[in-house]
Amino acid sequence: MSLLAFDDTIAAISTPPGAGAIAIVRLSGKDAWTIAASLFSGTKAIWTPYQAMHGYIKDIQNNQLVDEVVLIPYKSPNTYTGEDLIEINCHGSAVVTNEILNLCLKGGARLARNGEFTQRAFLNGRMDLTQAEAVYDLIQAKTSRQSRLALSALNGELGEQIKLARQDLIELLSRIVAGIDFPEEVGELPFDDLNEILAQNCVKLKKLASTSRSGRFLRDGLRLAIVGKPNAGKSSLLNQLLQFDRAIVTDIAGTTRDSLEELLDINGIPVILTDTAGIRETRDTVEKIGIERSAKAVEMSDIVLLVCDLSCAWTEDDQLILQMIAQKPFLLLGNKVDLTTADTFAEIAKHAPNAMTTIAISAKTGENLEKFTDWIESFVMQGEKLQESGGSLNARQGELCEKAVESLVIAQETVFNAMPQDCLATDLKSAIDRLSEVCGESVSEEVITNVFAKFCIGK
Ligand SMILES: Nc1nc2c(ncn2[C@@H]2O[C@H](COP(=O)(O)OP(=O)(O)O)[C@@H](O)[C@H]2O)c(=O)[nH]1
Ligand SMILES: [Mg+2]
Repeated sequence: MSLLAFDDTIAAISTPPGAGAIAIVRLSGKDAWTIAASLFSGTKAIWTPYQAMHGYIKDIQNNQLVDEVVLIPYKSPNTYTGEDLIEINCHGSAVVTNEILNLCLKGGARLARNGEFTQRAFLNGRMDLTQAEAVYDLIQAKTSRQSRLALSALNGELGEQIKLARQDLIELLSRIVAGIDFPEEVGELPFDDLNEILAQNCVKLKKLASTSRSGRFLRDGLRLAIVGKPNAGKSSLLNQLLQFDRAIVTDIAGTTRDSLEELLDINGIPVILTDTAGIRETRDTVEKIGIERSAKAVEMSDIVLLVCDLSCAWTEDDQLILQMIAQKPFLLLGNKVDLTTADTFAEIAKHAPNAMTTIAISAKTGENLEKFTDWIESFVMQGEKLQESGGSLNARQGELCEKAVESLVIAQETVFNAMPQDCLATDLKSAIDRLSEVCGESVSEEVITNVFAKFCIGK
């Protein structure tokens, strides 16, 4: 995948639609400079790469001035795409940007497809596939945590880890193949050496694969469903976390009748929080439907927040809810701690020994909510693992990494059972192939198309 020459030049508006102070129209490809020169009139006769120039975009055919702009010419290969590239900084009006784009198209450029600038950057070897995917993550980031992780992946830290493991395995494979081809001269690697290299890489790749769990939460949001019996303080908890009165709170049991979903930023982690109708035995038709929706919210969630009321005892309703969420990981939040003592909670918590953690909170005063948000943060971030790994793998990368681990586990068995070296070579080859797909050293066109289809036009 390196230095493919594209014979066409692409153009697109790279800034979002709508009015803005400035907007950018970009051109990339071998005719980018010529096309730009045919539209632009500035004071400089000769363009210096990377030097911004003030001037005007003109529609020569109609002898019309289109906009006053700043144009920056970039020279291949040191550009975003690796090709000759032009950025026209114009005024941020949809009319102006469209006119400039149309002039570029009339001048011989083709409208870029989604993500085509980044796709060219990848195909021209300016970045690997994990970096290209990080560009997408960075654009999509909604919290600071997401953007920082995407940036470390964009810097190539994440890809570097994969590449190191791949390189290790390639060296091992070459050594094994040499041993097969020249048994007399090279011979087989000692059992201990083989085992050590395989085990080391297995551990490393497993750790990397496990970051895709965090990756999913950071990209798509962690889904939390707040459940509990009526009046436990679920809606108060939602409001307290949102810092505004989103849900109606009263002391009348059954106030919340429908599930309510809100997006929240918890220490830089996107969280989708659902407040639900209190769960209890009821004959009320509307309340019943609400409770069905609560069950649905539980099903959809990654973690359930089971809120119990510390101002009263553990009841049959609490027990019923515990059964309902049996299949889900959950936190036990003892609410209304302002009305009681910690001992009460210890007694109540005995009923839910499977809780991932138990925290006594007050949804009213906000007491101990920081303990809860800190727990969420460390759960998603898996300690500092993500920082060490230089980002988190996305689902595609995580799956490949897991498959590579599977192949390495088989390779370890092959070694352990003293099977022929040919088998070991096959196992290693399959692990290497999976890793090559992660960074894109060897990857099908279909995968590339899928990766870039998600991008917006102009990136
Ligand atoms: N003292 C105290 N009262 C609370 C707390 N959380 C909720 N409440 C009260 O409990 C009642 C029910 O709260 P609500 O949030 O509507 O409960 P939900 O039915 O579980 O949604 C309201 O009167 C709240 O003011 C708390 O932490 N401390
Ligand atoms: Mg409620």
